[in-house]
Amino acid sequence: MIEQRQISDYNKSAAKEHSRSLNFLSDVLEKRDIDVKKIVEKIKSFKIAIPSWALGTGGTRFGRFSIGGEPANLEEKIEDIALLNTLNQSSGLISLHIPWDIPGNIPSVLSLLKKHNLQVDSVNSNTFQDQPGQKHSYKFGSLCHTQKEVREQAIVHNEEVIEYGKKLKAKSLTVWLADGSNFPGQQHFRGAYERTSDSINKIYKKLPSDWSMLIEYKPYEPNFYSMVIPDWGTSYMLSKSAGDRAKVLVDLGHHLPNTNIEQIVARLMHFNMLGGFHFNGSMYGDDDLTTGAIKPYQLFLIFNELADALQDKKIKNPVPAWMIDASHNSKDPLEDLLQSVEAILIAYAQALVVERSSLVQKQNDNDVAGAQEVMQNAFRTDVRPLVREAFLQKGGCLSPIDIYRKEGVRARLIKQRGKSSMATGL
Ligand SMILES: [Mn+2]
Repeated sequence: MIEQRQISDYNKSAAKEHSRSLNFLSDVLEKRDIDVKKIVEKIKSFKIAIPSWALGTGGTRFGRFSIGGEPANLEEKIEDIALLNTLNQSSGLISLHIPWDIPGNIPSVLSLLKKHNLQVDSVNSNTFQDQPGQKHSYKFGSLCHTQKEVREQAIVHNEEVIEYGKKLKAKSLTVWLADGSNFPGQQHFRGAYERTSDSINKIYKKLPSDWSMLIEYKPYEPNFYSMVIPDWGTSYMLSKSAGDRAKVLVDLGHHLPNTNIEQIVARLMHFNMLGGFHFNGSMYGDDDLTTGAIKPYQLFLIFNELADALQDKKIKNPVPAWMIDASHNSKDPLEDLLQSVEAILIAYAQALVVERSSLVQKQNDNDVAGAQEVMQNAFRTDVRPLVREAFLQKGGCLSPIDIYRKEGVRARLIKQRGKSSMATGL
């Protein structure tokens, strides 16, 4: 869709303005004793997985409106992700959903991935819907179900997802359960937990030795009285009982309003239990808005904890799997994903320009206002030239969304795939 030559031409036309802003920022940061080159290298090595379910417009409970030109199969989804990665060189990973994106022809999917230099990162199971022809229903739960045959079916599904993942060289299984109850008394809490834990332990045993299992929590929705895995504590307990390679996955939209997510992140990193991250933005709940669109300061504070822990030699937590999990209903999904990747990298860059030794000093001195000044000073620094420089050095475009618009990509996709093509998903 967009050739390397077009990217070079674009970058040439924007080069002067870019160097001017980068030089200005470099001066500011050098005065703060911050190594600009090191930060650009860190941004360059940050890779974000794009979910296969986010390439079409998402729906609401009330309707779904296709933007047109949506990918109709896995191959087209891979091509869309390749386009994003050509522009930002930071999103070469795919988070794959089964059964929405079952690879029909494995060798051809593998060669397409190779052609575009993409990798499948995590495979996601789905026991929150019934699939056509499925023997037992998940209406009253899956891994927690009171009936053994339903649990067995859900376990077998997860094992099948692992098998697909092995063929596609994935590295982790992500499990999110919709299991829960809508009314008090409906579900025996301890029994539901025990059955879930038992099912997860069985799935864990089928995990390849170099894989991790990511257990995602959510406080409410689709069940509104209780969820079997409502919080990080439950994810933590389930992971601990499954084994060393089971870890907690934090989805930004899966918290009650005003939850201090940055503190949860710090706690999990402290205990080497943060396995993965689902980025999205929200105002109220699991709103699936663009990352950083509503609460950029919170996103920065979360990244501050991540960056702090990642540079601390005492912390053994491996770098978590970074993934986007959002599928909005009113934007061009590709524009939404370009904006999300950029917002994530900007928050990361802001965290990297925190004057960390000064912050620690102020914390130790109980200098309340001083510590806050350090944080806000970093947040209010316009770090976008660092992110652009990372794109540029990796062969991407200085402004991915601008070139995407100027080259009329969506109109060309509509011409190619049709106005009413709809991607699989919710
Ligand atoms: Mn999620």
